[in-house]
Amino acid sequence: MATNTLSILKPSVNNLSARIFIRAAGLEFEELDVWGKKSTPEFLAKDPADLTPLLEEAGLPRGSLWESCAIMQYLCNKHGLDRFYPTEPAERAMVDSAMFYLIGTFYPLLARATYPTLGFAQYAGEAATADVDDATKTKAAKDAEAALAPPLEAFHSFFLSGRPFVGGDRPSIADIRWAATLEFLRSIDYQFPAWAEEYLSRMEEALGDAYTEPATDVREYVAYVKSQAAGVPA
Ligand SMILES: N[C@@H](CCC(=O)N[C@@H](CS)C(=O)NCC(=O)O)C(=O)O
Repeated sequence: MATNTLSILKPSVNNLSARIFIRAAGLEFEELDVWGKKSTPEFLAKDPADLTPLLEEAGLPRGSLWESCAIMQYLCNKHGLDRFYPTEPAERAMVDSAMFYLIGTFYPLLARATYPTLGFAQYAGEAATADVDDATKTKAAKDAEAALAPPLEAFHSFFLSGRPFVGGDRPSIADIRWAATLEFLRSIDYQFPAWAEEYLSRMEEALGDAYTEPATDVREYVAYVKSQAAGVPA
């Protein structure tokens, strides 16, 4: 087994975050594509949440860790990767805040807006899983899409204010988490503000193949979903 083993699902942006990071950081790793292979007793013993990405690494108390941001934080701490996760407390606080804001506020809205199109399951209690008609479900997804603009602008005006990345001159793990997430908005042809398109280009340019190679898996899935919706043979 490699030093770092990531169990992943290729069409996922939660997974994409960890996949970009581990390449950009130059760490030794292997990836296990667990599509159709999760939810087994063996997998659940390592990952009772049954969620990916999952890191297996010998130094961890239980040998395994889920949650994309926690995985990136742990590997930065372990390998002294200050360029992705600054140790200066105020700079680190900005990176942490941007990641918590994404996970706690932006991602749930993005999931409600895009998962119906992407064909992904949603949580119990959502309109998408409730016993309501399709028009109500469509309206809920549209409402969530409309609600994305304020947090997106908050990210822009606060975390990127006057700097190319949350991390300053270089992408931090918060930048990786935000950029990877925004990839899913292509599925609903979301009208990005100009700054967001520029930010995504800047991220890909800064990280090169470390970004493009795993992002291609997500992009191919999004293109497939869109071709199905358009009735075009895949
Ligand atoms: N907040 C978590 C979200 C993890 C998550 O929801 N992972 C999804 C893939 S996008 C998953 O593994 N779902 C279980 C499944 O699809 O069976 C993270 O950032 O890692």
